[in-house]
Amino acid sequence: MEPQLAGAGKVLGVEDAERRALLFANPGLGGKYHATRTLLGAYSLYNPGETAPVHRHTPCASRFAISGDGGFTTVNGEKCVMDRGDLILTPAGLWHDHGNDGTDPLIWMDVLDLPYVESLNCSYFEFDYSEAPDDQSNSAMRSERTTQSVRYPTGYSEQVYARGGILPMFGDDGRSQGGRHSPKYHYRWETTREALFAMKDHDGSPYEGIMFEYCDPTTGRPVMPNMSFRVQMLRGGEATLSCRDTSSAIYCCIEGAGYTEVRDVRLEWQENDVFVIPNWMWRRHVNGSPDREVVLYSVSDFPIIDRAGSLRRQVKNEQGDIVDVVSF
Ligand code: 1HN
Repeated sequence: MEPQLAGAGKVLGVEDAERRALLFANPGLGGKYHATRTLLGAYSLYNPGETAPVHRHTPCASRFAISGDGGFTTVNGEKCVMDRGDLILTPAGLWHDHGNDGTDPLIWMDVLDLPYVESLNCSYFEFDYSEAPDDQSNSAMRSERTTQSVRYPTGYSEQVYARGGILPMFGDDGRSQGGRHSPKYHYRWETTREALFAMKDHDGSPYEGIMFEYCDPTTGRPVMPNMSFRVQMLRGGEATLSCRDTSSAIYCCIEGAGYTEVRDVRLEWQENDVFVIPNWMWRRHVNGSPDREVVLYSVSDFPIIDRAGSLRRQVKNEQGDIVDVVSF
């Protein structure tokens, strides 16, 4: 998709398009630009100096930085500057604008719960952002803006929430909208990768290798109501046992190369490739290299399926017997 993205970057200015995203259209979904029934996925390209105007909407959105330095999303007044592998959340109803302060074009992967929200017929988009003057003395003086002023210090999400087990006692300034999503908007790759590799010699899960879920640090729950964000490592030569569950997921390979067998189809992947695992299909992941780790990032609709009381998960144990499991 990289040449397609570069082409899109030449013919269309992001200011003219609101966003410039190449959407993953699953051919099994009747022509819809959806990756699964609940999830929309895309690669976005930002040229140096470009900005995408501020807007907000009911779908929850996320960015995972694939390439480039200097990309940023300003979420609810926090400017999150991305390095490769960083996860940035733009939860439902929070204003967000994007840009590229760097010198090279950059690419990130977007995943939104938009198909699910559209199926509920409650999708709205709002574009008329305005700000009051600094001193707030006269709210009638609000002015229309295409980008947000930054209201938090650089690195706020990381500084306040990145240490497991201790929480700030000074409130979240409404950052989580009453607990609906994580007040931490920026999850840095450095921290996540360190957590993965620290567990390298642990047994892990026979079905997932070493896997972590990004969580709301104040509740331990998934960071957004409709999506679960995960990252997993397969050690050199590691091949998982088969499992399946009733959720669907979009995956992106972040490091290494290998393949995933989905039912009887083998999906080969290497760095930056994206693939989908549909609901209730047997899958197993194989690291194609004997001595290099694989890192996979994935976003699933697990919380929706769980809340609906429709979650079922099965695994095949080492003897090949099918076993129902309730939790991971
Ligand atoms: C959207 O709002 C963004 O905010 C990116 O950056 C991609 C794809 C479809 C619909 C809305 C963004 C999108 C999108």
